[in-house]
Amino acid sequence: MDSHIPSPPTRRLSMGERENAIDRTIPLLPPAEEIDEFNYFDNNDPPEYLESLIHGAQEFVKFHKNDRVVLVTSGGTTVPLENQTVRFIDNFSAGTRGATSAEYFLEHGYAVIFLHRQFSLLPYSRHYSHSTNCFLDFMEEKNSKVIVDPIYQEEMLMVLRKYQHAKDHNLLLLLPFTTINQYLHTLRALSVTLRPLKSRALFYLAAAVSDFFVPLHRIPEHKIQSKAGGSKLVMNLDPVPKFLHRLVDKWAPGAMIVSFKLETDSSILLSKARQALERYSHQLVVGNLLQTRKREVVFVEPGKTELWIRLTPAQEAAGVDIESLIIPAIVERHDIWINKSKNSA
Ligand code: 9Z3
Repeated sequence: MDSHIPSPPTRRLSMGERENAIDRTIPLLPPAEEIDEFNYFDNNDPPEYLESLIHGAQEFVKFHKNDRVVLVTSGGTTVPLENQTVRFIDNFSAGTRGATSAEYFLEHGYAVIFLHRQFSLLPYSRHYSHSTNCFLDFMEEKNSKVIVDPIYQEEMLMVLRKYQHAKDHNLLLLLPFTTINQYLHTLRALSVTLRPLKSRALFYLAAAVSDFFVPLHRIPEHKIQSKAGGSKLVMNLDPVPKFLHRLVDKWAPGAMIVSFKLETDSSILLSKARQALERYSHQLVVGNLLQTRKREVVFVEPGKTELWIRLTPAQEAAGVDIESLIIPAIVERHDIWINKSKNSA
């Protein structure tokens, strides 16, 4: 047997090339105008289920007509490459930020519409799903009955009570999306649904939204085939229009809007967050870095210096959620927003 196996020719991307792989000098995409909105929504069909989903949301808003309602968006949006989708582009987000934040909003008396990537983390069940333990590891058998393992009893009872409270009082509406197109159609329709609540509506946009997509007219119907000769697959993605300005100005005037800005390069986080705030003229951008998002975020607000919110090492070691610090700070700002709106009415 020939023990000499030639190593395959490899060529690693050098750091220099990696730095230049994406041209970061390209200016930000301008905010979407009315024409961009019509172009997008007329040419990319709404999901078939949208009407019934919005009907549910309307009922929820009617039920909470005198309450504060927060729309929490959570998880990553996919970009399908085929209409009958075998392959799609996705991102890292598991929906931890959104699911955890929803729990703290509920604790602060909000009703929550949780617009989330299907099968991503959900409020309350997140404690037992997607973890390194299988949910069965939380159980044991006693006298031929399944019971919760005593070591988890106390914590699970607390989670269960909060979950039951949210259910019993109709405080949590779970609405799923998968693709970027489903997300955008649903977000727009929900914004209109929330309008009657005026300043009592809060948007907390934590979903990791794709920046690029394949428009409907360019998506092939069937699975993309590989061709003989190892030909490359070259993808041609359009930028996703930046609808945040439309949301602030037209879809949900009067509501308080909090967006998230995600970066991986700490040297540009603050300027990008500030740019987003200036471009979209909303109330708060929460900046975070992929690497440190679970222990620090920065609030960027109009006319104020930035405010870092950080877990102390002791809090981190004790497993405190950073959302337990973020949400009260946002609720404080929402109080002010509501009072201001009352005074100017
Ligand atoms: C965030 O920045 C969220 O905090 C994370 C949460 C996605 C980082 P995990 O799900 O992560 O807890 O693992 N969300 C916003 C990301 C985003 O797409 N922002 C857009 C942007 O950065 C603006 S809307 O351009």
